[in-house]
Amino acid sequence: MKPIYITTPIYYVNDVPHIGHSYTTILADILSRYYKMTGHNVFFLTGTDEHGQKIEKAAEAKGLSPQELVDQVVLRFRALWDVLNISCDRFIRTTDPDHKKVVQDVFKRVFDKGYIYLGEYAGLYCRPCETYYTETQAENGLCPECKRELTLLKEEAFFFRLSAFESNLLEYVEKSPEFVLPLTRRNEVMSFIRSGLNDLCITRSAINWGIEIPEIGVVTKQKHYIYVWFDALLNYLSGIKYGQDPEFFRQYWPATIQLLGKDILKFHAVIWPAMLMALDLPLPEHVFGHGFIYQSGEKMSKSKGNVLDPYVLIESYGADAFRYFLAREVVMGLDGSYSDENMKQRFNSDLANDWGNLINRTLNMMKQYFDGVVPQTEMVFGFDESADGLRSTAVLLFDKIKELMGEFKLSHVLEEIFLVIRQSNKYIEDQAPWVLAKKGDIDRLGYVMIQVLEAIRLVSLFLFPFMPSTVERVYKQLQISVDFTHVDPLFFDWDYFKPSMSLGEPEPLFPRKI
Ligand code: ME8
Repeated sequence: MKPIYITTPIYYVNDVPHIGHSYTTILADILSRYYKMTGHNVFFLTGTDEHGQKIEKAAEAKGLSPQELVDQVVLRFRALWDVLNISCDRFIRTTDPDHKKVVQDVFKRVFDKGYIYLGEYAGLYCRPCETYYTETQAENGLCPECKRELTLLKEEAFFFRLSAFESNLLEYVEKSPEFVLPLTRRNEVMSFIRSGLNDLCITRSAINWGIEIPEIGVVTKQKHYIYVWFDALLNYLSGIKYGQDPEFFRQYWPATIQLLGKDILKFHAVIWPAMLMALDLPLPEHVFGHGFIYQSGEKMSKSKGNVLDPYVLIESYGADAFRYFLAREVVMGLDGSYSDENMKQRFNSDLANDWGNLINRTLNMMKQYFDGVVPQTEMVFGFDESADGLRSTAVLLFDKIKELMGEFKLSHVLEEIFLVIRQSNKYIEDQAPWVLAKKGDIDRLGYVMIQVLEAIRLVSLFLFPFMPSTVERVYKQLQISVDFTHVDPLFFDWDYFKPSMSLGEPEPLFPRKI
């Protein structure tokens, strides 16, 4: 089985993490946990993008050095990922020494191959703010920050020969329908490439907080620092030891799926593949540009004051419910919306009423009727049609999940799992164990309870990537110990519970929200 490599963007540290950053990182974590659980060798990378002028300025305003500032903000990301149970294999920072070395080595290699050249950058410059702005950013020729007059300035800078890759890129995207996902965004990317690609300025001399260009044997008038995007994109290579440990790198590259928001798709579906082509490296299997999360249908922004703080939601609903909501409510690839109403509705109906209640009532009945010990039963498969139905759907669920996960349809995976959860609850209603107990039909009662326990075990296993800590609690209640990072294939079958296995104490998992 080919190893799996999953990445998220590396987030800017000029802001604290919000629900959007959480969304991408949670999706990546779900995929990573799923692939690990099903026996794959997985490397999951996330991290932070720490260079650039914005950081330099923010640090200055706070009276800190840029390094001090990024060291502070990065802790906010790490802390949130801990709370959200993000199980990345490396958290990369662009200030990590090994990353810096890779960026400089790549710069030199691409320069030596003729794809980087020294040219002249012309742009609208604000002297007091020491920043270039594009025509669209500059309103009436004024600085969008300080509103002072901008000057047209020219300076020497290094360029990446993006134009050289235009036809190869277009050809690649055309012949690889799975490269840019979802399909709707693939068309956007193709028409962007068709409209013509300009070479890209990849150094700045007005900043100091960045990676300096390496020794390449060119005399320059000023010091040059590598521009953030050229630096940042290379994290996907340095994160798996490119140029440092070839064997390790070869295991994981090309990446299986690179997840990001639609805002930065062009960087990942045009510039990034061109950089890889310049390095003679294969392109990632999938670059997935997911949609944006809105707050009750509105774009979140600081000025509107409607930016959702993940901590507030986690405080109210718990990290797992938050993970569940994002994966279930937002179809991967489309935009989605957060509202308290929907969150509460999902929590109460799916988590509390359906899944939580299924486990709680089953364990309570097991305690009441069998002292929490799996009974011996004479009934076997084939005796009871409705039990067989439950068993067949639950077992077939894995095949469906494999297919849907392969298409990155996480919300559909959850839908399928919850169908089986509802079917299990219905099975309980139909069989009415309380009537069987009253009638003294202990053999049948035992059989019914075991079927439900098997269904709970399986649906909960499939929910592990989505809600890892709750599933660990469920398994504790079932007294099953399993290594979720590598589950034995036999465990995905039915017939796990054997007579005299004992179960743990039932404990409510999702107390209803009012
Ligand atoms: O762009 N909904 O960093 P960034 C969904 N450093 N996802 C959202 C979102 C929202 N409302 N808001 C943000 C950068 N995101 C660069 C990346 S990669 C080499 C360099 C997520 O901090 C989404 O994944 O602005 C988006 O692409 C990313 O955060 C942007 O993060």
